[in-house]
Amino acid sequence: MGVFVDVVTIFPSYFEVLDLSLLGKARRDGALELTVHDLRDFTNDRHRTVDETPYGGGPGMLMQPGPWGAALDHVRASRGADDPLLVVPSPAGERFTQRLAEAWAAENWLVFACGRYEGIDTRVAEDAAARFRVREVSLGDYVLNGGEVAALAVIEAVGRLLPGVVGNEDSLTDESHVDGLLEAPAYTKPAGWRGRAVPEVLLSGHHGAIARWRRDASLRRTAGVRPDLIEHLEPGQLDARDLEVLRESGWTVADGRFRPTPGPVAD
Ligand code: JF5
Repeated sequence: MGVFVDVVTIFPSYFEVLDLSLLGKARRDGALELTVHDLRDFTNDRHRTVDETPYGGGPGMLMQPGPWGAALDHVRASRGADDPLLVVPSPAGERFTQRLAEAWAAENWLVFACGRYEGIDTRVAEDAAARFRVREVSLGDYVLNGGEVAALAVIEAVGRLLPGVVGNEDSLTDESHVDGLLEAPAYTKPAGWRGRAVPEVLLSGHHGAIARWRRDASLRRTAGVRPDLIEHLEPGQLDARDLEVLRESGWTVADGRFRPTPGPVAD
């Protein structure tokens, strides 16, 4: 049996894209069982209102707790006594990472609460914590118009890790962020294109040399664009050549951590 995913939103049609491609196949195969709920179905007024002005003043509107409480009660009661994880996308959440995607791919039941406007009345998550494990997550340091696009990203990142969803399981281990580094540049045919040659080593058939070239390129690329990832590497996990490449890229080991080399970079 696969993972259950429930989504609560005022825009159910955002989730129609999950009929497509790999995730669509995962659903047809039963690896991912998705149910989308319209928050407005849990309102009681003629206009199906979900928003109100914030107490204390300030710009914009908030989502009222009433419809959210009813919707989450309904979702919680819709299945047996599993242990659902309630995921609430928010710019104020903890960062969503590949590590969380891997952990959540082992869950039985994920529920997504997609806020709009300036967010959801704070009491909704407090109240839900009695019935769900609640995680507020952010995709990154930018603001979206609602949680739907963030929920789609999380569902895709988790869904592609479910057993049997990605055809070639090996493709899941060699990619960016799986080992804390960015992936090396990649090339396909033709070997020459617009005067640009594919690096010779990749045509050599020497698997050891290719793996080392990719490792070097991965370390250099990560050092160049994501110094925050280098700071999180464990120097003891790296080999002597890794350390040499990082030293050439301006990183020194001090107190068991990578630090930018002080002063001009030595050669
Ligand atoms: C949202 C209130 C949710 O903007 C985001 C977001 C940014 N990174 N990750 C998620 O979510 C939409 C906006 C305002 C609640």
